[in-house]
This record gives sequence, structure tokens and C-alpha cells, in this order.
Amino acid sequence: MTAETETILVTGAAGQIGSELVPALRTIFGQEKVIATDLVQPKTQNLRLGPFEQLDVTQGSQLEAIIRKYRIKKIYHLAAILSASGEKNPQKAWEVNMNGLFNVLEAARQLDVKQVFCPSSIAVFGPLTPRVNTPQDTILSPTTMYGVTKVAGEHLGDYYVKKFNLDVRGCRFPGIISHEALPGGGTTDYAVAIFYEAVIYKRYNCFLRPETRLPMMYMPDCLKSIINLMEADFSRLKHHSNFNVTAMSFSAAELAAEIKKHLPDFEINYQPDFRQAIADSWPESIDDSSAREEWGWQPDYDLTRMTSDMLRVLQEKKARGNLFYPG
Ligand code: NAD
Ligand code: AKB
Repeated sequence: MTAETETILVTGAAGQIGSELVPALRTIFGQEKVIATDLVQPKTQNLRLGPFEQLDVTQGSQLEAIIRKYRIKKIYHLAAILSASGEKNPQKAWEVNMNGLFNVLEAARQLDVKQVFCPSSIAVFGPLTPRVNTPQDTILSPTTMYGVTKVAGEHLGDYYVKKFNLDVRGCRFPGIISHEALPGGGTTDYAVAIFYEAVIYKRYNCFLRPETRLPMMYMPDCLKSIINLMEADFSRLKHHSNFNVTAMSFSAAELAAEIKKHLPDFEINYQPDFRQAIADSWPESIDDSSAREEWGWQPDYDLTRMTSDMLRVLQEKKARGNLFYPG
């Protein structure tokens, strides 16, 4: 490795987004230039096709050692505790989400890292926020510890942009739907579980009410948004750590009806649990015009296209005998 080599660090790489972002970044920048890290060992071999290091982001010295070892220039900071897990252990959510981000930003500032990506979430919004076509710049009134940490994280990122000229960027992701790694303890997880259970059992017991409508995005669009935002011209950005992005909005009943078009025997029941209150506090739909104007955001997948692709991939995995689902 030469001194000029620009290497990339991904934290929380074994999670839902990291499991697909790491291979996508390695395809663009080279297998050896993307250092995947996580608190836990990856479940699939995929992440081990390039460098992997175990890293707890709450341990600043571990993080700094890896940044120095690989001469990291960009960080994609994905390590976090999501909404539902965060309500079970709010202290841990604060520790990982806030102290982890602070360690990443401080290490980046001190060790000459050029760019940091840190996702935010629709969890920054709350009951006081307009729920339909939620504006970019609006009231942030989160009800979860996860949302509290995401609001603070957005402000912290913007502070490092202004105070230290560190290039920090982030999107407020809606629920992400994907077929590689399962989601890690969020409220929108139902929109992934429903596909696995439809393909495996032809039925699903949903933890949200049928009319619950939330903004969502398919993983290819999520990856595209991360890559496009990080490549955007900095001088065009008026926002930094908090871009609204979306691709579609649907209720649980509308998603079930779309799945039924492909699998007519599919049945759904509704048994709302504590996640219903979280979902009820979040927007139904998002205005992402700032992302469209400032860096050309444009999603490719709507409900129809995403559903047929998810079912195709999961059915192919099932036919090959490699559809793994713990439920
Ligand atoms: P995930 O829960 O699937 O993965 C998070 C990863 O972080 C896990 O692999 C976990 O082992 C790791 N982690 C936890 N504590 C850690 C620590 N102390 N040190 C290092 N790693 C640790 O989450 P995801 O869905 O991949 O989310 C990635 C980012 O995107 C998060 O910031 C999340 O808030 C954000 N986001 C995700 C969604 C979504 O629907 N997936 C939506 C909005 C925002
Ligand atoms: C969650 O449900 O917690 C995440 C998110 C929308 O941030 N998927």
C-alpha cells in the first residue's frame, strides 16, 4: 500500500446496509481499499473477501489504531442501535449512537480523514412534525432514544462541517428493504420479514396495524443514494448531515396486497406490539426535493418493482436451498 492510497473504513459493516454497501464500494474502489469493521464477526464470507477488522466504535483508541494502520481517508459510519432495540436498552443506544459518532468525528478531525458518511433516519421526526410529505427543514420531535441520538447526530455532523471543515454527509433513511442481511432491530423490519415469511410459510403475523403507512426504500436505491451523495460537489450542498430521501410509501395492508398478486395463497394477520407507537410517531411520506436539487437524488424502485424483485430473489434462494431465516 502506498502513502497515496485512499482507503475507506466502514463501521457496522456486518449489518443490513453494510453487508451490501461494502461489496458495492469494493466493486468501485477495489477489494483491498475498503476495510470492513464490526463489533461482531460477519455471518457471511462476503465481507471477508477483503480486509475485515473487529472494532467497537465506543472504543476511540481501537478506532484510531485502525485509521492509522490503513491510512483511512473516508469513513462510512453505519454502527448503530436501531429504534426497537434502542427502546429495549436506551442507555446502550445513547452509548453506541452518540459516543460512537463522536469518536468517529473526533478521530476523523485529528487523523486527516477527508469525508464521513453517517446515516440519519426518519426517526428524527415525531408527533409534532407534519406527517404527510414531511418537509426537509421542519420540527424534529423524536419519541425514541434512537430518534434523539439521530437528531443530535445530525447537529453534531453539521457542527464538524462548520467548525472544523470536515466533510460530513448523511441521509435520513426511511425503512430499508433488502434480501441479503436481515434488519437489526428496527420498526420498519416488518417490511423485510413479510417477504421471507411469505416465501417460506405463505403467512405473516404483522406487528403493525394494517393502515400503518411509512416511507420505504429498496436497497439498490439506498446504496445509490449513499454513493451519489458522497460523490456530490460539496459546494452545491446547502444541507449536509440530514437529507430527506425516500422512494415509496405504503401501508402494511398495501404491501400484503402487492405480495398477494404474486402469491395468491399468502395470508396476513395483525398483532400490533410496542413498535406500533413508534411507527405512529413517524411520517407517512417524505419531501426529498432538497436531495433532488442539491445532488440529483432520483430513486429507481417503487412498490411494484421492489416487490417483484424481492420475491424473485428470495424464491431463487429458496429453490437453491440457501434461504436462511431464523423466524
Ligand atoms: P444494523 O442494525 O443492521 O447494523 C448495525 C451494525 O452495527 C451491526 O452489525 C452491529 O453489530 C454493529 N454495531 C452495534 N454496536 C456496535 C459497536 N459498539 N461498534 C461497532 N459496531 C457495532 O443497522 P443498518 O440497518 O445496517 O443501519 C446502518 C445505519 O443506517 C444506522 O446508522 C441506522 O440508524 C441507519 N438507518 C438504517 C435504516 C434501515 O432501515 N436499515 C433506516 C434508517 C437509518
Ligand atoms: C428503524 O425502524 O429503526 C430503522 C429506521 C427507519 O431508522 N429502519
